[in-house]
Amino acid sequence: MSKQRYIEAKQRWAEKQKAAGFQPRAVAATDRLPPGQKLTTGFPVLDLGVQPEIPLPEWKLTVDGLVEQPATLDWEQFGALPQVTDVSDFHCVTTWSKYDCAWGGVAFTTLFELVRPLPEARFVYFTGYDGYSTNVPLDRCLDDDVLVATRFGGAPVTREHGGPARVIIPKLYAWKGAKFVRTITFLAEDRLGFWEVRGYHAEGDPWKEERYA
Ligand SMILES: Nc1nc2c(c(=O)[nH]1)N[C@H]1C(S)=C(S)[C@@H](COP(=O)(O)O)O[C@H]1N2
Ligand SMILES: [Mo]
Repeated sequence: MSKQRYIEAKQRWAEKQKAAGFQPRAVAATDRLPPGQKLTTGFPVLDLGVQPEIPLPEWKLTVDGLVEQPATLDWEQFGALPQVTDVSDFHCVTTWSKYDCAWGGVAFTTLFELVRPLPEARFVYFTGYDGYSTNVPLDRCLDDDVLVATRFGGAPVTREHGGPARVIIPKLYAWKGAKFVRTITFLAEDRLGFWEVRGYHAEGDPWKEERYA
């Protein structure tokens, strides 16, 4: 399926669900699996039909927008930041979930402290080297399980899963985590990302089934 047809199909799917009167399900707070999700043991790959190859010497991450001190980090500088690991569950809006993903990398809060966002900053806009983008409320990025991950299961994040570095926000649907991450921009007003302009939710909390806008 070509990239454009895949995007159109996923957009039509959102429109169909909404037209059919999609309603978030109620769920017990003790459940580990969010409502409407199915557990998978594999690790499906979701992308836009492009898996950009970024040689490490050319890789850069820019953190900018409403911040006191914008930063562009190369691979060495990024690797010199404090590194953490976190095991979390992964929930894709297309209804598969994967438990116990062991990620390693730099905590979002470390980047936050590095650039010092201004008080007006309330949203974060991420872009990827493949042209992807996604938006997240800033407060959802400040949990200690939110990482810019370079490692998965003790090995480098593979290119198909978004290496050299990809964002992980375990408490939101996985489309909120940009693979091949290139820029992180702090904003005062929300700016819709790639799927969000195509009918997906601005916040994307799987426990509230925030699939479609
Ligand atoms: N840059 C980029 N990031 C992306 C995507 C993408 O197409 N491009 N797809 C998103 C979606 S819909 C999901 S479910 C996860 C999939 O991550 P995986 O391929 O490692 O399973 O990445 C998210 N981040
Ligand atoms: Mo997804």
